[in-house]
Amino acid sequence: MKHSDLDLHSRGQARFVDDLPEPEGLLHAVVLASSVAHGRIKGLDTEKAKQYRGVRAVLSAADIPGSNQIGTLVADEPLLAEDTVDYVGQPVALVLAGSEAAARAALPCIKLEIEELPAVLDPRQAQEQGELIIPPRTFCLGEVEAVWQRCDVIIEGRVDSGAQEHLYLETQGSLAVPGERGSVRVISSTQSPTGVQRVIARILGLAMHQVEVEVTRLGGAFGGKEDQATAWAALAALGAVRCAAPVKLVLHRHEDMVYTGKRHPYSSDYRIGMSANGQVLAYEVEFYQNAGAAADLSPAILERTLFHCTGSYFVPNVKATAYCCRTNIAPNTAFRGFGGPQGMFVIEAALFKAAAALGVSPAELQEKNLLKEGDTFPYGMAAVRCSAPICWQEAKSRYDYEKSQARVEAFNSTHRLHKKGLALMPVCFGISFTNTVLNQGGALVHVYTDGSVSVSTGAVEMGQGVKYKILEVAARVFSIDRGRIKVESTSTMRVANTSPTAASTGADLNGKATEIACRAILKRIKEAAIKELGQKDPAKAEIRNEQIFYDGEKTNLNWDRLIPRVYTQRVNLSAQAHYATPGIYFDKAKEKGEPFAYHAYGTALCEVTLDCLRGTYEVDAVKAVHDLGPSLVPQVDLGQAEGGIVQGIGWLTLEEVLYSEEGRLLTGTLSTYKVPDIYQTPKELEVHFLENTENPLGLFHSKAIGEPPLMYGIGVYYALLAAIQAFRPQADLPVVAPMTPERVLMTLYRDRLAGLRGFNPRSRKTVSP
Ligand code: LUZ
Ligand code: MOS
Repeated sequence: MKHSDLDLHSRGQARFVDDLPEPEGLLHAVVLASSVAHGRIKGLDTEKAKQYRGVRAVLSAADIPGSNQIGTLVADEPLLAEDTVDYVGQPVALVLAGSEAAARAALPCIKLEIEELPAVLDPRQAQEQGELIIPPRTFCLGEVEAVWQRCDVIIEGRVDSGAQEHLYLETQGSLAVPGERGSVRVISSTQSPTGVQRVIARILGLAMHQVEVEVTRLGGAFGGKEDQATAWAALAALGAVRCAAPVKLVLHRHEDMVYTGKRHPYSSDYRIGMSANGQVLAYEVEFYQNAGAAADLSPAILERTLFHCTGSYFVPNVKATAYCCRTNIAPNTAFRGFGGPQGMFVIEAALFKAAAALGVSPAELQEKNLLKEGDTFPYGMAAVRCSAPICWQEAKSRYDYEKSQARVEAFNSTHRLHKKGLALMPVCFGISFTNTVLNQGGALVHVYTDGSVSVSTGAVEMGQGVKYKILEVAARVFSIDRGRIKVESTSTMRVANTSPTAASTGADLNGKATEIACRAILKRIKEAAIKELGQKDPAKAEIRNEQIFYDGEKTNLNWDRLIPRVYTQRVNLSAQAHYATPGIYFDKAKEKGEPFAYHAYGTALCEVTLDCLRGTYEVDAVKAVHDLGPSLVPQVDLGQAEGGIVQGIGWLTLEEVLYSEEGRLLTGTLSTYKVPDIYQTPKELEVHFLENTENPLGLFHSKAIGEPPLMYGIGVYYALLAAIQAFRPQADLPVVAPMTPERVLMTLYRDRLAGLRGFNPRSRKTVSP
């Protein structure tokens, strides 16, 4: 791709936090974290560590000049533990030394005395004990209670989905440099520069204008740096201000995996009521979200689960309740999909089971209940420009669903120890932050006198390619060569009060702001141009590929010649702009509203082959038809779609987060935690962007792409379940994810294994909350 940073990445010249040149007098910070999941702090003695050679300071909660509070939605999370520790990995103290080695070596010299308290790891147990972070929330549509007796078939079940480690390539990190009068400048690997700025100001007792946060790029984030980059930036800033020296804090991989939260595991109960002909009449569901030890973004994630509890289907009677359960593991956090995938996973389970009960294929039920134009979501919004049916039909025909089904059936009837499974997976994902306030973006654009253009926005580049979309917007509005445009780092001094780059909205919100700013400058340029041309009507001036036209006629002006003259006319060549998504709102008292600008739709066909002797499997194909509107930068969108699909597959198949009964993470390394690699990537991975679609609220009619494709991975899970079902047609299969090869094997031979005396699948007792 042209104009990209690929050359920098491939040469190793792209700078991440840990690559920045080290300022004079740099101190390295290392965190002392709790090794106990729940306990009372009885003593913290840092004296000996302070004496350690090379150590400059050891800081604890008492050294925080402002308020020791980093909670975003709920004020329930200290930066450094005070009276209690609530999870393994919770920061308790910070060691600052001239070298990282010295800081690490001093860690064992800190005496931390903890009186252990009982730890709760299971969300259902937490709920029973009243450990809820916010009161339960319920979304209702129609009258569930009144409908059950009209149902011909009612199915109930339980569904469990696991956590997921973000595994961004660049671990959490920050570099803080103290400035004059107690101010501080912070480079942070964060999706939320303003969030970091706000918390640092609070922690240090500063005004926000004394804190600058800058981000050049992140080595991946996936939601893991939406809220959880903050602590490390705040600790670095605290160290910098206390020691009056620059401080760098970059987590090692293992630290990062232990200290930071993950995708929320959910345990859910559902009840689905069907008519004999396959119509879903009623759906009731309870979600137990394992939030971990502090709120973090859990309440918002819980909300998005409720918004997506009916997936891509119309269900006339719904009651969905969600519990945000406090447990003693690291606070779980945003992860691509933000609770949506967990909600959609459950309704797919309900349909899978209902299909078995009705003796039809899941696809038949999915199709029968698929959303269509005008259908109402449980939160009261209607589906408009609903492309769910088109994507579904297009996927079926483009990828020969009927033929594939026949082929899979033929294969399964002729193979005893290999089975294939097929599933269609429709996705419907609401685009906008569910918290309406966050749906705003900003941009600051300068045109310099040589005609080059600088664009700053609130968007953070994390490898998702938002900067190429922003660049594309500026290039299209000005109609100039892309090489003239530079998309700058993200700084709270250039664009203020930014929302995190999240919820798939980075390009929409900040791209729209960029468009507005560029149009404002363009208008002034045109007004200046007609003066140069001795003409009257700026509406007749036009720039096409850097050439100025008037009334359709080519003039002697081009961008290069015009811009210096605009300057000479003393015209402002800079603009700041703001965009707020129009028309959206949500009433939390009623749990109704129009929270989303629009929905993204699509359908994937997924196929797997299972080795029923070994429990191993291959993903043969994931082929999706996705409604993206007209793509702004197709390579970027394709990359997001493919990456999202593989990440979704990883969540539900290979990636298993396990804790010991004492709440210690057992999967904190890459030898114990398996992320998908090239072998788990579908052998056929195809994404077709639906043509001839429009999206008035999108950026140049395009649609957001970051999160929706992840949920195609759910289809791979149900394809696996279908393959297992082909091997054990009579079994009532548990719906538990991830479906690791180990779990596949256990599921295939469950009855036989249950009969084996003393059979223990693991040598060590583990908990997957
Ligand atoms: N962050 C957030 C998100 O604060 N609100 C959201 O609705 C959201 N959705 C997806 C990802 N991050
Ligand atoms: Mo996110 S899950 O940071 O969009």
